[in-house]
Amino acid sequence: MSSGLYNTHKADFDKTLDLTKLKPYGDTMNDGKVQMSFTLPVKNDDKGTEAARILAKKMGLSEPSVAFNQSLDTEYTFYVVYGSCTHTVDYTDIHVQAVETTTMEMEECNEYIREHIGRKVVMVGASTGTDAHTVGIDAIMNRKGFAGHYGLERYEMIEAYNLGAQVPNEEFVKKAIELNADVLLVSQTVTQKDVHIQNLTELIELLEAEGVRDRFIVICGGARITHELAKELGYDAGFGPQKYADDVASFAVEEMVKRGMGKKA
Ligand code: B12
Repeated sequence: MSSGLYNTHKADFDKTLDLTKLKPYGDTMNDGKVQMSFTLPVKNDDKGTEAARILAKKMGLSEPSVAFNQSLDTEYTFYVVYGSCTHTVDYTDIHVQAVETTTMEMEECNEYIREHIGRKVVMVGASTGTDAHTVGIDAIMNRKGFAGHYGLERYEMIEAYNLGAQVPNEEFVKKAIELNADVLLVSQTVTQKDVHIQNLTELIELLEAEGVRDRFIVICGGARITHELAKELGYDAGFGPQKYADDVASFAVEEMVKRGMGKKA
C-alpha cells in the first residue's frame, strides 16, 4: 500500500547511474552522502564545531553538518561530519593492478607443489623493522590460520618459518639465506610518516646489495599495502585485507614454477 504523496516523491528520485561521474550513494542515487571523522587539536566548543564544519566544506562536502563531537582531552576533539560529496570519479577510466592468480585451497596447493616443484617450499615471514604488529603475519602463517583459512604452517608441502615482529632487515635476510628460503613474506602495519615505504625499500636494497634478490619470491602485506605499491617498491606481489594464506601460497608457488624455480619437466 502506498500513498499518492509517496509515489510523487519516489518519481522525483534521481535514478541515473553514470559510471563516468560516480558519486557516493546514501539514500538515493547521486546524492553524494558521506560521513567522515577526524580530530582537531582544539577544545570541544561551538567554535571548534564550526571549524570542523568549514573544514569539511573545504574538503568538498556541500551542506556539511557536525553529527557528533566528543572531547578526547581538554585540547582535542573528535568530530563526525555528514555532507554531500561534490566530486565525482570516472569509474570507466580506472585501471588497477591486481595479483592475477586463481586461489587454490590448501590441499590443491599441496598437490600443485608435489606435481610441479617436487619438494617442500620454504617460506620465511616476519613483521620487519620497528613494526611490532604480529597479528597480520600470524594470520597468514600460524597453523590455525585466520577467518577460516588455514595458515601456511599447516600446509604439508610448505616449510613455514615465522620469525615474529620487529625483525631487522639484516637479520631477516641472513635467516632467509641460512634457511635456503624460496619465498620471503614481509608484514608492515604501521604507515605513519611512510615508515613502511622506507622499511620495505631498505629490504629490497639489502637483497640487491647481497646479490640475492632473484633467489627469492618477495611478497609484502598489511592493511595499507596494495599490489600496485608492492610492485612499485620492487616486490613480486602485495596483499592487503581480506587476503589469506591460500591467496599468497597460490601466488608464490605459481610464480616459482613460472620462474623455473620448481622441478624441471
Ligand atoms: C593490535 C594493534 C596493536 C598492538 C599490536 C599487538 C600485536 N601483537 O600485533 C599494539 C598495542 C602493540 C599496537 C601498537 C601500535 N600501534 Co597498533 N593497532 C592494532 C590494531 C588494533 C589491530 C591490528 C591488527 O591486529 N589487525 C588484524 C590483522 C589480521 O589485520 P592485518 O594486519 O591487516 O592483516 C591482514 C592483511 O593486511 C594481510 N597481511 C598482513 N600482513 C601480511 C603479510 C603478508 C606477507 C601477506 C601476504 C598478507 C599480510 O593479511 C591479514 C589477514 O587478511 C590496529 C587498528 C585496527 N583495528 O586495525 C592498530 C593500528 C594498526 N596501530 C596503529 C598505531 C599507530 C600503533 C602505534 C604506533 C601506537 C603508538 N603510538 O604507540 C604502535 C606501534 C608499535 C610498533 N612499534 O609497531 C595504527 C596504524 C596507523 C598507521 N596507518 O600507521 C592503527 C591502524 C590504529 C589507528 N587507527 O591509529 N597496535
